[in-house]
Parts: sequence; C-alpha cells; structure tokens
Amino acid sequence: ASARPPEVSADSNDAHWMRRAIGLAESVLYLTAPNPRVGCVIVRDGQVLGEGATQAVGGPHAEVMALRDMQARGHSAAGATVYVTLEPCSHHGRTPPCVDALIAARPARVVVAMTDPNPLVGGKGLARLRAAGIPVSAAVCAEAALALNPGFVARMTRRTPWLWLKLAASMDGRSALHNGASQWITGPAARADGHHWRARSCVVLTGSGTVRIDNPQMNVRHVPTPRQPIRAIVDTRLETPEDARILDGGPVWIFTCHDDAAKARRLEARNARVIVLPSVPSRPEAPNGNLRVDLAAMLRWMGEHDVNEVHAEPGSKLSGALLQSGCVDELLLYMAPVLLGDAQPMARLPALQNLDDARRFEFFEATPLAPDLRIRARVTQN
Ligand code: AOF
Ligand code: ZN
Repeated sequence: ASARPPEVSADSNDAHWMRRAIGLAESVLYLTAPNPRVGCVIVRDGQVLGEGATQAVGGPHAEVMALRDMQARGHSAAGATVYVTLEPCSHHGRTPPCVDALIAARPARVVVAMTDPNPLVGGKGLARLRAAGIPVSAAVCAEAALALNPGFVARMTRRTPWLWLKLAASMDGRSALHNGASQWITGPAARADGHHWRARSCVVLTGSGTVRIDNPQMNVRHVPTPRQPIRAIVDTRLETPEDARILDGGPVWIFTCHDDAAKARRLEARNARVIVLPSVPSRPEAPNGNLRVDLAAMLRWMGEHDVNEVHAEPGSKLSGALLQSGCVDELLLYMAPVLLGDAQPMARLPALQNLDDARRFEFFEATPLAPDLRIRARVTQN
C-alpha cells in the first residue's frame, strides 16, 4: 500500500471526528442552558469507542458521558484520541473537573475545537492535560464550535447574552396593519421554525404592547423540547394585565421603570418577577420626551442571571428600540411574499438625514420556508 503523508491524513481525520462531536452537541441544543452545548467522541483506529453530549444543568458534561459510554461498551481509552468541541473544564462547578476524568482515563491524545471562554477555565484545562503528558491539539473546526454557543461565549466575554431579533414582515418591510390588526403574515413552516429558535433560547422577550394587543403565550409549542425558556416582557409603565396568557405557567420576568409595589405584588402572585431598572429617553434624538427601560441595563441584568441566548419577538416599537440601543446581534427576518402598503414598519426607527447613518447588516443565510423566506443578517455596525 502506498503511504500517505501522515500529517495530512491525521488532519482530515481530526476534522471528520470533530464534525461528529459537533453533531452530538447539536443534539442537545434545547437542553443544556446555561451550560454550553458540548459533544465528545472517543476514537481508536477509526472506531468509535464511546460518545456523549452535555446533559441538563447539574448533570454530567460531554466528556464524562463519552467515557461512561466507552466503559459500558467494554473499552478503555488506551491509545485512543478524544475529540471534544470545547476545552475540558478544569474547575469544580456543579460537577467535578472533566480534565481529572480524562487524565485518569489516559487517552493517547485530546483534540479540542475551541478553548473555554469561561474565565474559571480559559486554557487551564489544556495546560493540565499537557502537564499530565497527554498531547493536545486545539482549534479544529473552531468556527463551527463557536456557532454552537454564541450566547455562552457572549456571556463569558462581554457579560451580556446574545440577542436574536425575530421580525416577520412583508416584502415592503411591514408587519401589521395601521389599525393594529394582528394577523399571521407568514405561513406554518416559518411559524414552526420560529419555535425552534425559541426552544434553544434561555429567554423569549417581548414588549407589553404585544402582550396587551396579541395576548401571546410566547412558549415553545411546535417542536418537542425538554425545557421551556423563561418569558420576559419589557414593560416601562408596568401595564401587563394580571390575566395575560403569558403569565400562565412558568416564570416570567417583567422589566419596568415604574416602581409600583402593589401592582408588582399582584403580578408576582401570578409567577412573575418584577425587575425595576433605570430609564432612558425613548428617543435619543429627543431626550426630553418619553422614557423607557434601559435595555442595555436589562441585558446586563440577564447576563448576571445566567442568560446565554435571548430570542426577541417584539412589535415595531421595541424592535426599533432594541436596534437603536445596540442590543441586537442578529436578525431573523421571516419575509412573506406579500405587499402590505401603508402599514406598521417591522421596526420603528427615526428618519435619517444622511445615508451614512443607516443601520447596516450582512446577510449570511437565506432559507426558503415555503411560501416564505428566512433571512439571517448579522449586525455589522451598531
Ligand atoms: C466541559 N464539558 O460538556 C461542558 C463544559 O457547573 P458545571 O460543573 O456544570 O460547569 C459548568 C461550566 O463547565 C461551564 O460554565 C463551562 O465553562 C463548562 N462547560 N465543560 O468540559 C461540557 N458543558
Ligand atoms: Zn467539564
């Protein structure tokens, strides 16, 4: 047999097995919050000895699941390579350090996709493996691994969650009729897809206007999920009705600037938690006008309360405010093949004097969800 250059074949195998580990992490997309989704595969001579993914918070990490799977199949890690999508943890959190379990199992090598942005780990896991004499390779499929956990990385590095803004609009960027009539603009496929994004999030966020007009539940329905996200409402004047359907079941966070203890007590009797935050002018260009909740302060509060991913589904006013205050990381734009004419804009933003002041995005994905289209756009400038 002709010998292939060993480093080339090793590299392509590494990417192959890491992609399998990423697939395992994707299988727990709805489960692990606030922990990151991590996958792990243990391989020897092209054979999978064991594999696993992170369990619900407080449960075992991916490496421990894979080692248990390996032992249950009657294998040991001698001579094997461990592929893991995130650097193994080196700290005592809710569970003991995965590096200890790996060092005890003594694989020939460990390959990771990315280091753990958690400052409690941050390279220490890799250093401990190397110090124990186990060779480590890093940065295999790093971009795909990062995409598994944008919110965990955001919370660890900038202390605020990752925020998706979902907008459903006509081709002319309109969301509802001027008379406020709320109707489904997009079809069932787009609606089900929206529930997938809710399911992966820690928090589903909307505004009190939407709660009062549409009376939505904002929970996950059209996809099976082991966990419901927390629902949250931006409610500047604390106007959420006590009989709103969103308050049925599960915790709801209400962010307000209106410190009304009696109303707060009535809402708290309905499972809500009322969080009073500072206010800012609702229109930065007209600072003496109305006030609204400081949305950046809300995101900092969420970051302190273990929120990785926020899925925002607000009306046009809060959509505009989130965009204007630089809170949006990505748009999920569901576009229906319809023109609505003079209706509500999908996001209410002030008129521009200068095109240089326009908000700019980068389209990076367009998916047909017949009859609609899902466009993903990254914010390039806040
Ligand atoms: C891993 N493998 O599968 C995950 C890791 O409180 P604990 O013990 O569950 O620790 C949570 C931290 O562990 C989390 O913040 C992150 O740094 C890391 N997650 N590490 O080795 C895994 N999910
Ligand atoms: Zn761990």
